[in-house]
Amino acid sequence: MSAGAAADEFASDGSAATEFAASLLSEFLRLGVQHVVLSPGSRSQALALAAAELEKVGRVQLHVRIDERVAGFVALGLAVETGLPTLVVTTSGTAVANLHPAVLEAHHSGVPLILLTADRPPELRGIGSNQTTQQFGLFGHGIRFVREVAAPSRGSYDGSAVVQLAGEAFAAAMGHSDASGPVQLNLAFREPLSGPVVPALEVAPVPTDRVGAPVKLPSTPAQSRVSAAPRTVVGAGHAPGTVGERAEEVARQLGAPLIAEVSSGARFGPHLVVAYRQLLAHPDFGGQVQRVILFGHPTLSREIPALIQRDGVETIVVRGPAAEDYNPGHAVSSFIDALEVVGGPDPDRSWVGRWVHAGRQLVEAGDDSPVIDAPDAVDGSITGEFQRQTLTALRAPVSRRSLAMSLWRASWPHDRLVLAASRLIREVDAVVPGKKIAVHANRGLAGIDGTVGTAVGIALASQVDAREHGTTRVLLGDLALLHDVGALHFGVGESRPRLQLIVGNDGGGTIFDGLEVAATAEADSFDRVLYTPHSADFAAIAAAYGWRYVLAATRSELDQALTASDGQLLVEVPLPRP
Ligand SMILES: Cc1ncc(C[n+]2csc(CCOP(=O)(O)OP(=O)(O)O)c2C)c(N)n1
Ligand SMILES: [Mg+2]
Repeated sequence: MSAGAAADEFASDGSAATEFAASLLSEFLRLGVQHVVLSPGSRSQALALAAAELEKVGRVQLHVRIDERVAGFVALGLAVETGLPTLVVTTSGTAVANLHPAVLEAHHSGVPLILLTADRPPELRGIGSNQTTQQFGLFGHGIRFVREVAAPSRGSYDGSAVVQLAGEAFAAAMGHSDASGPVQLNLAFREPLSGPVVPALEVAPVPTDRVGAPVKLPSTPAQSRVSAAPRTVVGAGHAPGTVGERAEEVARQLGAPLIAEVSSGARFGPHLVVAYRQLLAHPDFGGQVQRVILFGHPTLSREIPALIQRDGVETIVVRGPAAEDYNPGHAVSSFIDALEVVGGPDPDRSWVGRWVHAGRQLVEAGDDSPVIDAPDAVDGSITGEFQRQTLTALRAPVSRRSLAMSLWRASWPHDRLVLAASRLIREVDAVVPGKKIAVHANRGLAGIDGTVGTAVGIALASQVDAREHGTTRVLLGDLALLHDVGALHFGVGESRPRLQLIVGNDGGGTIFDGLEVAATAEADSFDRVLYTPHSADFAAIAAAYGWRYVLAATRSELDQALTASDGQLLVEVPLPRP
């Protein structure tokens, strides 16, 4: 359907604003957009009402959030999961500024978002009008593309201009000519801000060949040829889409150990090295490396950047969609857009074998779960001992390590796992073995904001199909949950995905206890300004937002809670501070 046709259907007696809003949204849907997130406001009413009509006729999934900061992160999660731009609609003023945290995360991790920010027309700007500020340029360099769009007026409708505008914004968000990321259309609207939308609105359905066939990048990047060389490791930092799978494949093709962070999408396969931090720091392993081939954006260790900066190490970075190329100490030797492995793997198979074996041994040595030996006889004494060990294990309090392992064991390919920034993601990264499951973390800027909102978006997009039975589980600290508590809110009629928030409650930000300053600062000052203690009642918070609540203090209580497969569940796990 052309934008002109859409306009005819929408606006037989509507205002110019409604005509324009309807055709712009329709054009984005035609290009492949599947989800719109909006927050209420007067100036954006034409866009909001058009979105509501499009939802009614089954053209789009609409999600409404009161808080634009939450809306931005929900949109980010939807885009992470679908790989397609999410539309975000806001009114003017601080509403737009509230998108900034999600925009920056999207910018730094290359996630496509299209912001439709309503504004007053030029004659009402700069004169102290209510709810009016400088919205053009608000996001500075954190945005790929921004357009100031004139207010629609009667008789000025230009269908081809709408098609062009939407096409440019969509292409910029998808990264057709540059990296993918957030874009903004700042849309002026003059009174009347909307007209009546035709009640019996009929929008042409999307041709079936377009359903589920998102617009792909038009060009494949140039491939650089790389062959096996001694003492090579493949590194995989945080990355979207299928980058991680490619990293895993390249490690096998080169016969190289695979150092894969937990949200890299590469945490699987025969070459995966667990406990990689200890090995990278060891002279017999990290000390021997001569070449690093790196995918994605590593953020969870000091050892990877240290390795890249060591003398005698050559590093090849395979570029991703992030705004900045990863280049610690400016020590990267070369940047390539894609890689083709030529020739066979490293003939010295002992190189990869040693890494994989040593990593497994390290993880087993550090396992704090009580050993349960299966009984090898029906002799009463052995059975009794087995039962005693089993009970001891199940009644043991949850440790950070057992929390990480329980969560990992409970997750399967149809599930999604979202990890907040801070201590627990590092714990998961340190101990979990290979398993091909979808893990997301906002590592573009590693903020503790927006974790719940992002997870809600991922859950909504991954559970669109009723046949999908997966659950989205979120592992987060207590401060990360308190930071984004507003994202627990679902308005009446909003889709409520299967979601479990597992909050490791250690009374504040214990990640700071690991800093050197923790040993030198005055304890009370340190606690006041870094640890930031609280006594929030998570059971009451859950009740306030209509979530089910479980306190899981032991491993059996936790394992049981993780098997719940319906609704919204908040699992509080008490953790010790040290
Ligand atoms: C938006 C934002 N503000 C501040 C920080 C700095 N910061 C990093 S971790 C952290 C504390 C997190 O505490 P919690 O979520 O309880 O996790 P814990 O380390 O205790 O497991 C803070 C404030 C950040 N990353 N992002
Ligand atoms: Mg904490």
